[in-house]
Amino acid sequence: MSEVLTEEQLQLFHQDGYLIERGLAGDDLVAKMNKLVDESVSPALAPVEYEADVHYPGAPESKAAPGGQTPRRLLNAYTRASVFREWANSEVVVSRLKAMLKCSRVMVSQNHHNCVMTKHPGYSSVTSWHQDIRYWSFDYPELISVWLALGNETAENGGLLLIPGSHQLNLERGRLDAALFLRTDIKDNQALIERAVPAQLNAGDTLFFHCRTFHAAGQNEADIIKKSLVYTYHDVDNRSIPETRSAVHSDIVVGE
Ligand SMILES: O=C(O)CCC(=O)C(=O)O
Repeated sequence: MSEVLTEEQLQLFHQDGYLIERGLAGDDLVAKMNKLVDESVSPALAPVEYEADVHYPGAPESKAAPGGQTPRRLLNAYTRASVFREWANSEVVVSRLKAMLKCSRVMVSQNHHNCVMTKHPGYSSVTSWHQDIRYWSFDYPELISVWLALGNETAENGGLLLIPGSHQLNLERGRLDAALFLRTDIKDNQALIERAVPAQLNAGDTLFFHCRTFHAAGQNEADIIKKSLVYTYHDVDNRSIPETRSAVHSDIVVGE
């Protein structure tokens, strides 16, 4: 029995493939992060991934096009600032991950997520339905991403939509397109997508989601930047496969 999550919360996580914890990060920590992020977007402090780099629907064609310099992700969050490391290592996060992953030691990946997602009004793009594990390589597909909202997140400003229980699906290859997004021309996929729910978050709320949970997000139709700090974690015994994208930088044990 976990001390940090109720049995009901754990069951919900395993059933839905995600769990939202309200107000897990304190106001002071969130304020410090917001200040840092606001100072890092214009000019965008490297390393940065731009909207133009993702080539998703709605993204500027190139860095030279209008909006081409819009940052999509401030990369390397873990090494970017101590306040981001503090959160990655915090007891509130790590203890929950240990309970969800049923393990005693947890590592954070420096290769996946490890960023502040910024979604700007005007020049944001659509992220289609996908499972994060699709491009990741580990011994087994048990990783959890921790998404900390630094402001309000709704479907309107490009917040995440998730399909409850989709982490348990084993879809045939034909249900996915060339880039491993869910094909929207298939009736069964349309029915699946209709089950999606928005992750409505306020600043300090934290979404834990499984690497096999299908999720998507739209453009930011609001008028302020949406900001979220995102890390991915795994059990120390679940190793990245050498010479893959998942193993470029060392994973780091957290909370010790
Ligand atoms: O914020 C978004 O558009 C979605 C990001 C996402 O799903 C991802 O990076 O895996």
